[in-house]
Amino acid sequence: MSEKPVYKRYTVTSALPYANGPIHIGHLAGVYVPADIYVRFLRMNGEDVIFIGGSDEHGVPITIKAMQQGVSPQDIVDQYHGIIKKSFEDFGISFDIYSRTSNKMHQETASAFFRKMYEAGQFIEKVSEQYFDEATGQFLADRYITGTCPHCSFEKAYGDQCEKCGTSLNATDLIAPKSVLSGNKPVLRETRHWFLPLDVYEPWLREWILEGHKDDWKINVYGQCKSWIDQGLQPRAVTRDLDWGVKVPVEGAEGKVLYVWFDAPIGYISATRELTPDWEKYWKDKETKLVHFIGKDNIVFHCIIFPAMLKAEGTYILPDNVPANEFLNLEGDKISTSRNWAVWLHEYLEAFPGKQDVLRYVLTSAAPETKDNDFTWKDFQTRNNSELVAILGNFINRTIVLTHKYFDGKVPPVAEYTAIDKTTMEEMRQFPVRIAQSIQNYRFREALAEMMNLARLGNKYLTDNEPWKVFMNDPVRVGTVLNVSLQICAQLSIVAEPFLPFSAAKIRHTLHLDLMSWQEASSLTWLTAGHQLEQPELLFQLIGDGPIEAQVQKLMDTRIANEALQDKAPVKPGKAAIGFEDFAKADIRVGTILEAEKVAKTDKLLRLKIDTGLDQRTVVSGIAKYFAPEEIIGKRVCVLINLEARKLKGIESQGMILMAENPDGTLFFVTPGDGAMNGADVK
Ligand code: B3M
Ligand code: ZN
Repeated sequence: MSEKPVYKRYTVTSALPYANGPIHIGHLAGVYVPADIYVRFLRMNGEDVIFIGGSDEHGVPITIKAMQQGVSPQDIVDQYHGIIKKSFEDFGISFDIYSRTSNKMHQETASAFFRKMYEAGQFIEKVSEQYFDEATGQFLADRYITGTCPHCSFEKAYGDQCEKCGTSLNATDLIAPKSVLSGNKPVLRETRHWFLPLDVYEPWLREWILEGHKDDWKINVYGQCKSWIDQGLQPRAVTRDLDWGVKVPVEGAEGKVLYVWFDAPIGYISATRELTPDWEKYWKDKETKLVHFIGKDNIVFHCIIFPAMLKAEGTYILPDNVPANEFLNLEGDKISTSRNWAVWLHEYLEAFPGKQDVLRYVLTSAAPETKDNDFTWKDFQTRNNSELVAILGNFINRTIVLTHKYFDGKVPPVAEYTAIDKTTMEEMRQFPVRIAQSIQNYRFREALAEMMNLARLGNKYLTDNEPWKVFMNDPVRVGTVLNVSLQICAQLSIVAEPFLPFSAAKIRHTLHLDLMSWQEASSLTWLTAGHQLEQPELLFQLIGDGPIEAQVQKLMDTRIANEALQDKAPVKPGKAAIGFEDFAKADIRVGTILEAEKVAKTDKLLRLKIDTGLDQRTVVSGIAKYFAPEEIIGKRVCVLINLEARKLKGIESQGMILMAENPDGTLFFVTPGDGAMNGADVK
């Protein structure tokens, strides 16, 4: 495997985000901006490339969200697929297709993939014990179960993965497991599932990754794979007892779907089929280079499980590389959707309209390529003001303005190149080559820094040659200086394109140039003498302290709200489902409290006389700590009247008042609306 294949075309995929929430800067920095830079670069090189994206619409995070909001999983994914797709468009992520895994093409593709493996006897079928929630009568797959991670002791690890240490888990590995549905301790029950025997692929994976990709995969990726393989691979269930997902296409599998991590990566293939009838060459031809852009928590799925599936299926190519990034933190803290500790893309655009490139720039400069990295608003401001504005924007602007001032906006001719011109042009020639090398090696930060160095070179060249001083005595020399400077601008409009597509297009517009190929970036005479330029467009603007402080304040407010929330007791988990008949047995009526007094020898109980519309009866209620008798006389309440009478402190209580209880124990009456008569039926 040491010999590197020569590739004819590229299939570039980016992780399919779960359609259960919007996209934040962590997604963009870790996956989508680097993938987009890579793809734009390849396209400029005239390569045959497809860039695949889409929403991951199965899996428990989605059904949990649907349950929390009381809507269907399809409602959830429809809503977020739209939001996510729009964010990607807004930020210039140039997918050839952005698809979704709830569509028909995907159901068919994933189903056929499973069947082919099934028929070839590639799965182990076994009855095993899985956690089951007795209160809700449901098997608990993946995120329906939480518990303590056996590796790092994180207390909120999920049944399929610990988000703290990144380890992929089986639910039965968890210490102190708990059902997300009822909060109860689950029990083990037998169920039949299909397993991918990863242990069988271990020798092959060892050779393919640990020997074959020792030198070209990133250290973080290689390291994770190595530790996985060295720990020994186990068979993994690829089906689940759930009703949302791709149905398991074999007999006797009712009520079972494919595990989301089985179907989601096949989504890359489904999307390609949707994109072009000629899809097979992008997935089955050895001369295609397959590259997966992902975050570090997805490494095992893309480097071990999906390749084992592809290998088992037998007709597909394998990834050439999986340039996974580490995580981006925000102002020193881990980005978290549940704590709302994030910068959401749609909110960013509201605060900074038109500044997509600024964020792309900052996120690439701070990309977590080799280790976790931190995004801060201060850094965002500094990079905008002292790099984009002061270096790139300033250079382009000065050059165009001077050309308009001295030469009516026409490219002046070269009289004679001096030594400084020649060394500058020699340096220029090397930039596209260096930037290309960095991009090809997935070192996008380095590539971006080189792009900015080209603008620095331009600024230095202008400053050293001082055309504004020379013009009086030697306008011909100024012509040469501006010609060279304009060629740098043109070169920038090419090499900035993968990183800053919106700004590069503006520069080209000002220069009246079409987008050129990357190869052309090394030739230095795109702009011929006499070529007419447009007036300069504003590329970047200074960002003052106000908007930055507003963003920081917003995060501080979130932090305070989170702390307040933490101090509060959690809301009680839900109870088991009941049938309507059960509910209908309760006879609840509207009533009015006529009398109230403390029960002797207790500080908890009040004796109430209540008009229920049917009668006046006595109810003993444990609300004395929260309500003084005199303040509740005349209060309208809801009363459960067919509760068996029972004696409390010697008094017979003939019903129960409905109360709402906060997690901290504080009590509130459930009060009927105005107009509800005593005796009205509550149902
Ligand atoms: N939906 C997981 C994630 O967002 C996932 C990626 C699927 S890629 C095939 O972390
Ligand atoms: Zn862990």
